Amino acid sequence: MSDSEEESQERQLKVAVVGDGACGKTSLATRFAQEAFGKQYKQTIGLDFFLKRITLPGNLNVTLQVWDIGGQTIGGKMLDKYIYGAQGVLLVYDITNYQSFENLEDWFGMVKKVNEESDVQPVVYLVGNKIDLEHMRTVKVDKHQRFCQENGLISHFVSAKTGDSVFLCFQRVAADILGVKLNKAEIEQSQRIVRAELVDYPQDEGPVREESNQSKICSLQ
Ligand code: G3D
Ligand code: MG
Repeated sequence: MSDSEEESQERQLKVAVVGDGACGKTSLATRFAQEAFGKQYKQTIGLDFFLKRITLPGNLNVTLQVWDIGGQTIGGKMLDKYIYGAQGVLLVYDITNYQSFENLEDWFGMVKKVNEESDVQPVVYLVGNKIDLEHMRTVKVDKHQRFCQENGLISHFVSAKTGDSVFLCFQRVAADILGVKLNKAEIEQSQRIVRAELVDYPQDEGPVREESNQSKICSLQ
């Protein structure tokens, strides 16, 4: 094995995306993977994980393995294999679906169980998805924050549909795993990537990009 191969293996981070069916796990993973790889993103046959290389502050290149649990439910036979060894876990729910939030208790229980014997615990994020549907929100932000506080989770909101904060979410996870601090400029930069991408949509023109999430989604429908 060459040095560079060894190096890239050292810096592969496993991130497992878990949560109820239809909360947007696959959308989130593919949205993230496609943004950097364009058409060349890899979906490994047989195993649902994506690879994506990102650069963290200090020119630190890391490859994220993003594992999408697919259709597996809590108690599913393969589930522990998806979660096992993950340095980062995204507990995803749909902000318009209260049940998907309530069920995170069980999903988080599963994550803890898999890591029971492990010395190193994963960085766990609570990810509220579908913020483009803010007007249909049924899970109050307070509830979200309380769940984070009670369980030592890090809070994040995204829209896999518009791409809002998706790159930032994975970037934060990777930075947390490696103990790298993101500064304000880097955070703003990754938000800019998302906005720039929206320009590709023919309906999305001019000042619309400067408006709220809700306006953005209207222009995409
Ligand atoms: P899953 O992998 O967790 O089962 P999916 O979820 O990624 O398959 O998404 C389930 C449905 O939610 C899909 O709708 C998808 O388009 C939608 N979805 C995912 N993320 C978002 C989001 O951020 N905003 C909105 N508005 N919808 C989202 P369909 O209709 O294709 O089943
Ligand atoms: Mg899926």
